[in-house]
Amino acid sequence: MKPKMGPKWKRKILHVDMDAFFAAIEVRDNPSLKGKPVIVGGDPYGRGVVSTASYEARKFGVHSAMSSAAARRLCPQGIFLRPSFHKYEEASERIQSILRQHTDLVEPLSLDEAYLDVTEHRLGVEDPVLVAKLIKQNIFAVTHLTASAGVAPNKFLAKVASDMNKPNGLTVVTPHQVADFVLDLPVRKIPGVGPVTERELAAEKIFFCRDLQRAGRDFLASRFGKFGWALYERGLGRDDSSVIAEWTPKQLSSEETFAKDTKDVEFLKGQLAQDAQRVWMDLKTRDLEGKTVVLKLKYFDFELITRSQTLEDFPESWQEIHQTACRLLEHKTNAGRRPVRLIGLGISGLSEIGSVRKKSLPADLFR
Ligand code: TTP
Ligand code: MG
Repeated sequence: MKPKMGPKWKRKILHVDMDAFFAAIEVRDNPSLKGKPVIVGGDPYGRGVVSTASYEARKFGVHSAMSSAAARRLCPQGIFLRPSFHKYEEASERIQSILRQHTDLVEPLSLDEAYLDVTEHRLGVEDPVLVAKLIKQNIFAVTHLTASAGVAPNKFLAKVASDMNKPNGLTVVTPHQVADFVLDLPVRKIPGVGPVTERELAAEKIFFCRDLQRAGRDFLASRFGKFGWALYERGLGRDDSSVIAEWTPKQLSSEETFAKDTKDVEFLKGQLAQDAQRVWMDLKTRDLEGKTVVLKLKYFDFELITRSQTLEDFPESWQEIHQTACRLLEHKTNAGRRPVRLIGLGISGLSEIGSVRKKSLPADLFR
């Protein structure tokens, strides 16, 4: 029998992202929280930052990375919980092993998110949408948690798609749909386009991918350099980067730019705690370790400095990383005296824990 003619998939890429990951695990483990606004993060009466919130809490405007105090003001009835990372790591490991049952080509991005290339499915399943359904079912059966998945011919579109129907979503962009799909896609959805680039693009009247197409490659390259090329490609819905099962980045880091410059050192330390937790989890997810703590600061006048300290031993907790970064902040910067607009923390000099196989970084398209 002739196979049914479907759209031609050169590559079948999935992006899988767990829904309200930390909060969903807390609700799973304490069913009396079901349906309630659950907010996982730091102390709402101190300098804490929100890690994540259940979808019920998000209705009040609560979201990741806002201060827990602000979350409390928005949602006073919210149930505030401190994170228990060991539980999140355990769930993450189970999820990663489910993903690997479908293909070796799994690229984890964080504890709760990964790309898969299922062009060659391990058990020969041809339909990538069926693979995504199976993965969602497997994850739910094993962890009692829901995931959202995106299915597309490349990583960029798969990631955009997985975010479109959260929670418990499954969104497909077939090769035939790509051209239409991207037209109305906001440029903000393109990896590497943060608030600053978004503003720069808006100044050129570029808001959607259709506008990037109209602007053309030459204009974008003249305005944004190498990144302009990538922008043009994404504007057409193209991304030929591969799913890379394992690679060792040079540094893992986390940072944020503030809406208002700040001289408040305690606030900055609170941000660093959040960064240290994120970087720590990222290290765990990728089985990496590193001894060099890097603090990055941008002052109000855009002067950018980095300060680093190499520890004697590999840190054993995020708190150790946090303390080192706080010492650097207090002794090696002008924080508190000069307003700060961005703070970040990284671990560099990374190596794999107990692994001999190493791959180098893929050529980085983004600046
Ligand atoms: P996300 O996948 O960004 O968020 P989420 O899973 O909570 O919600 P959803 O995907 O449904 O929108 O992040 C995964 C986990 O990483 C999140 O549960 C908590 C942690 N995290 C932080 O600690 N701080 C942050 O700023 C972000 C964005 C996530
Ligand atoms: Mg998630």
